[in-house]
Amino acid sequence: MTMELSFFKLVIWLCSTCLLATGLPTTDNDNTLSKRVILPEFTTCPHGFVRFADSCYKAAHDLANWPDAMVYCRAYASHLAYVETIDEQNFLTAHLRNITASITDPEKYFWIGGTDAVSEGEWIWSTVYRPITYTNWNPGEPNDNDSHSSKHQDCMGMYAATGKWDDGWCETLHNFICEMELTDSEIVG
Ligand SMILES: [Ca+2]
Ligand SMILES: [Ca+2]
Repeated sequence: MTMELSFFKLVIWLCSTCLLATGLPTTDNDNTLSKRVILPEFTTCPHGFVRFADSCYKAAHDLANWPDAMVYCRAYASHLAYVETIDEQNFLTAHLRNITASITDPEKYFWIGGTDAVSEGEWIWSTVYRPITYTNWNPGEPNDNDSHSSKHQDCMGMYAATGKWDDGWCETLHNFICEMELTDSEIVG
């Protein structure tokens, strides 16, 4: 039941964030256009986040499944991290090594924002539906391992020890990394 609920929440999340990402207006029951969601803008990293380039990152020590981790990041005006360059990867790898002593997940594994839940084998950065170009998969991954209750592996995680990526079972509990992009004014300034 828990896994079914988690999958349901994942689908709901992907559907809702698709609308937000595309900027499409939504329609109320009375057919009037509702106001678009205005996300808060940050010019400096909030408490608990560390900065690299034009983003802030929070390595959360809570244990959550992938959909719940997405919701958690959303509550902090962020999203599960999109790792789009080798420089960004190197920063996160070094950061996770720095905080090794405080990692609560026995597997030392952090959810990040990639998923192939929508179309098997087609990995995207969730919420923005951006195709993944730079990759840092662990050797042999993604393997879509279905040995666990016949569930496939559709959610992306990162090993803290190496920074390498794996596709994991979305419903399992791990730590996770949230990312927040700073506003343009701060980046230019
Ligand atoms: Ca998969
Ligand atoms: Ca895997």
